[in-house]
Amino acid sequence: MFMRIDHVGIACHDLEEKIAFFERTFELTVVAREVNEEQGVKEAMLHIADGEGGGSYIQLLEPLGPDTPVGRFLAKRGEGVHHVAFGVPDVEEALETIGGRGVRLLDAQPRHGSMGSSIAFLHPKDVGGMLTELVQAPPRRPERS
Ligand code: MC0
Repeated sequence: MFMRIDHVGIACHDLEEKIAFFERTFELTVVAREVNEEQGVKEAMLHIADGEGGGSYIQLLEPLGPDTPVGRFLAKRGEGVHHVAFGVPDVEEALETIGGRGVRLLDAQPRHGSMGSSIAFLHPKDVGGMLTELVQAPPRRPERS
């Protein structure tokens, strides 16, 4: 069902400082930045590779405030890996299948994610302690000839 790892989300206190670290250390490039009010984050996507089903990225996440998922995570655990996101061809279908296998869905319906994607989260307690995100990439734009 999973095509690939779409991204690994990393919680940080200072987005700009962490972007500079990843650029300097791993020679990664920022390909998108966004403020997602619904999720309570300011985030940046750093490109790693392209695959058949889409790209893979490091996602850096700074909370918009303490009372947000990433704000609470930082207060409790400090900086580090916040979630792993699997790329799926159809997020609604994946939710139905995985929910039917007894995993609690944090989102019954897909929400807006980075770079035009549709996303939904699974409860970390049901996935071995790993907050898991499902990501459906937006349809590809037609190539210009
Ligand atoms: C909390 N827990 C985690 C965790 N966050 N475990 C692994 N990884 C995480 N990131 C654990 C806690 O330690 C706790 O376990 C239990 O889950 C309940 O957490 P809580 O302390 O009550 O904290 P809450 O209230 O923040 O709830 C956690 C929950 C929430 C995962 C349900 O953060 C959530 O709904 N997250 C989904 C949305 C999200 O994370 N959005 C930000 C990224 P104990 O044992 O102490 O009870 S948005 C994003 O990434 C978008 C922009 C995108 O990719 O495009």
